[in-house]
Formats: sequence, C-alpha cells, structure tokens
Amino acid sequence: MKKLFCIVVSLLAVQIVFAQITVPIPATLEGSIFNLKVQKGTSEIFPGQRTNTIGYNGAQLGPTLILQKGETVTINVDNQLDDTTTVHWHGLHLSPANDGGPHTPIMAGNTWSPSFKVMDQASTYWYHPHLHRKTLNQVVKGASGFIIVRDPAEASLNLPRTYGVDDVPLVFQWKTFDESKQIVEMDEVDNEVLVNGVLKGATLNLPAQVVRLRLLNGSSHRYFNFGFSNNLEFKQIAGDGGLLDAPVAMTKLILAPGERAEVLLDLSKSLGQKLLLQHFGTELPMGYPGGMMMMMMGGTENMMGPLDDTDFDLMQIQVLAPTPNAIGSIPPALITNTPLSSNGAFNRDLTMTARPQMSMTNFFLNESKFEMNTINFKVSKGAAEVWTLTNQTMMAHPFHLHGNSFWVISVNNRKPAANLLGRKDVITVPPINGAVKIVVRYDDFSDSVTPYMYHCHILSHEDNGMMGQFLVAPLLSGTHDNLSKEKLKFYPNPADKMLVFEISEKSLEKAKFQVIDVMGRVVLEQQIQVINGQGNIPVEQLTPGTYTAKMLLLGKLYAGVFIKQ
Ligand SMILES: [Cu+2]
Repeated sequence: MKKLFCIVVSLLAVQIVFAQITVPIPATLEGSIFNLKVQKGTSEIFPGQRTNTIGYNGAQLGPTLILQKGETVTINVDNQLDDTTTVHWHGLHLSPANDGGPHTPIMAGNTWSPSFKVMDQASTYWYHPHLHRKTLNQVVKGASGFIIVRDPAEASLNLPRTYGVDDVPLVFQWKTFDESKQIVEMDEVDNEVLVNGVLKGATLNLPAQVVRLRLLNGSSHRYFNFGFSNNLEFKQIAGDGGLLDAPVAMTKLILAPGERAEVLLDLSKSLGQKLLLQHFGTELPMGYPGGMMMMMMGGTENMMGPLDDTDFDLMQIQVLAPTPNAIGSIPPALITNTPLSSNGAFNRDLTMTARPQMSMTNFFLNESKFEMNTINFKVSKGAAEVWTLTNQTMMAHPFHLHGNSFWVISVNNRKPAANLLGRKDVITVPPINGAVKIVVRYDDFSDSVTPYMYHCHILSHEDNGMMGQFLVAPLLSGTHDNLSKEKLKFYPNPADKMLVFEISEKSLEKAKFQVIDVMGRVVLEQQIQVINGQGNIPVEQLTPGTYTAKMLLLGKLYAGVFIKQ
C-alpha cells in the first residue's frame, strides 16, 4: 500500500511539473538593424539538470526576426562560439553572398553583417548555421530562430497576427539526449522531442478565437505528422514561402525537417477546454524518418529510435478568454499565386542514391558527394529550369533549395496536394523511386564566385555530402550548356541599317537581345518586342564585321551569326 501511495504521489508530482511548464514564446527583433550574438550556454530542459546548448542572444534558440517586405535590413551576426559558424536565412530570396551557406564562414570572435532588401512574400522562415560538416552539431545544440516576413497582401487579410497571443511560432525538434541529459551530435536514434526548447507536453495558452500557429519542423532528421485531439479540423494558409490561394482544410499535416506551415485553428467555441497537439508517427508513410522504416535485409544499421512509429502528445492547449477584436472567422480566399511557367524550360535531373543500395546513412546526389571547391552546374539567370528529383533510396529525403522558392509541378507524377501549391523551398522526395518535379528560376542575382546550395535537409545526410552547389550566371553571357538553343535566322544578311530576325515562336513577348563582337564583348543589349515570330535590330551604329546575336525568350535561348556591312 505504501509503495502504491508513493507511485501515486510521484505520478502527481510529474503531472504538476508538466502542468507548470508553459511553452515559451521567442522574443522579437524589429527594425532595419538586427544584432544576433551566437553563443554557448546551458538550458534547464530536464528539471534540475543543465544541458549545454547554443543560442542566438541567449542559451538556446533565438529571437524571431520580423522583416517587412521591401525594406533593407542589416543583420550583424557576432560569433561568440569558440568555433566557426555561418547563418543561413532559410527560405529568403537573397544573393549567394548574403545567403549564409558554407562559403560565408564567420570565424570565432568575428562579426558578419549581410545587408539586403527583403524581397519575400509574407510567410514563416527561419535561420540556422550551415557550416559544412558542422550544421548538425550546431543546429541540434539549439542554434536556430524564426523569421517572420510581413507584406501588404497579407496585412490586408483578416488574419490573426498579434505575435505570441493569437499568432504563435512553434518549433518542434527531435533530439538525442545521453544519460547525463546532454545533446548528442547524432540524429539517427532521436529519443526526445522539444517544443520551443522545452520538453514535449508543456502547455500553451490560446484565446477562444481563430488562432494562427506557425509550425516549423526544426529537427535534424525526423518528420512530424501533426494533428489535434478529437481529430479537430484545421486549415493551412501558408507553406514555406508564402500564403496559399485559399485555406486548405485538413486533420493531419506532415512536415519534413526544414519545412514550415501556417495553420489556423478555430477555438471560438472551445473556451475553457483543453486540447492536445499530437504527433501521429504510426500514420507516417513507410520510409519517412519517425515512422516505420524499411526492414533492412541483412543490414547492420539499426535506424529505429525509441519514439519511432508511435503517437504522442506534443503540447497541451488551454483555451482562455478571447481577446478584444478577436478574429472570428477564417477568410475563404487569401492571395492569387502565379506559379512559374515551365514552357521551354531546361530539364535537369537530380538523383538520390545510397551505397550500398540499402544503406540508411551514405547518400549521394547524382552519384557524387559535396566538395567545397566543385561547382556542380551553372544556371542561367532569368531562365526557367524544371528539376526532376528522383529518390532511389529506401527512405524519404527532404530536398531544400537555397536563395529562391520553387513551385512543385508533380509528386510521383501526380498533381501535388493543395497545400504544396504555394512557394516552397523544402519538398519531400518519397522513397523507392519517388519523383518530384519542380520549376525554378533565378531572376535577380548572379554571382561568378559564390554558389547557392541544394541538399537534403536531414542534417547528417547533408554533413555527409548529400549536397551540391551551382552558380547563377548572367543572362546570355558566356556559354551555357543548359539552355536548348534554336537558330536565329536573319535577313538581310549582311545587313546595313536594320536586321530582321525570324523564329518559330509566335507569341507576342518582349525578349532580351544581345549582340557580341568577335572579341566576346557585348556591343548592343536591349529589350526587343517579338511580334509573330519577328523582330528588328538596329545595327547602323555597329562597325562592319561579324557578330554573334543571342536572344532569350520565354526561357529559351536563340543564337545566330550575322555580318554588318
Ligand atoms: Cu537525406
């Protein structure tokens, strides 16, 4: 009896401890100059125990950066670690030099100060280290924070946006702790889950009205399959890089590592109630880390963690009184997205493989590993490309592209689910010959030195080389093997005053036209109106000689040679 009493008391004590923990909301930073100090510290994640962590402006995680579209910001990152780091602004549309990838290291004691114009749509982004072979180490120890971009289109909608009240950022992270409650720098066998840096099971107070949760899977390896108790319906309004056309109703939402979603939850009839945000690992598709993994035939790698293929509570929601001016309903429509056209796009294939084929740790992109000094390919600025991502491995891989959003054309040859139809920067490529087609176009930044990255966002895979890099080359200059070329036909040729060209494309469009002399210099560059497949180039000013002409129209490169008399 005494023993039973002790158990009851200790269970109560555990309940009280959990009930007292509320989900912390990160502080915010706003304005045009942001100061981030990345530093080591300790955090009390387990009661009475100190865990060594890394954070920005604190011991763990970091402040939420609130950015306004169209404004120019400077972010000073002061590295107070005794190690090199970088900070990648995950999802933001930036020049390669500002992107914070592995080529922009911040040495210990140094400050990096990228300055850029915010060009992104209102959505939820994040920042985290991206030093090659150190990304896992620094992210799992706690280095990451939210970025919220606001813009006029989002501001004109009747949506919850009072930070920390009816608009709450929530980062969910699988982690591995050792017996002394220290974070282990590996992610194959995660044994705990944190929500905004505290153990799962903590409480979030929300008002009885429509609320917005900004969900980020900030894990290094595993997926989440979110849902609420009683199968409560919720609506996704934004994906990685912007609002969707309309809210998408759902009861479950899978997020890959690095992926974000904004969801609305109508709590207006739930005053005084408690509900649960839960993870449904048993319902993850086969081969998605966190769910059931493939059985390794004769394999020696045990990749299952203690919480894999299980369901558990992530967070309690306590519904309190509504706030004044509460949002009472969910708008039926949001914005109008215009996906990139894939007409005339160059096709590029990226294939994910494992060696040996059943390996769950050793992955390749196009049969190669990331090399700091190897540029894998060049992309022409302004030219659309369709990338076909094929996964020949036994597990799902979340593909992440730097510097720009992309649009998903198909997943396993089918139209993507409605919640994937907005701007994306992370997309899951399903296992066992899964295929995803995306369309990308880099319109704004070119750089002949600093590349953009593409990689798997499972951080042990990334650190182990499941990554590549590409340069964005200026439109038309140099030679590009990656554009389909069509011959420009000229007449008269030789020409004296006016050169007329003819192409097969009959649409009415403006094209970018360049004339290059025998020395490779661009001697004429202008926008040309192409009408019914024809256009005029004034060549009177050119000195007599032989010239190459190049034209980019609807993502397709045209080239030809003419003689000026
Ligand atoms: Cu991977």
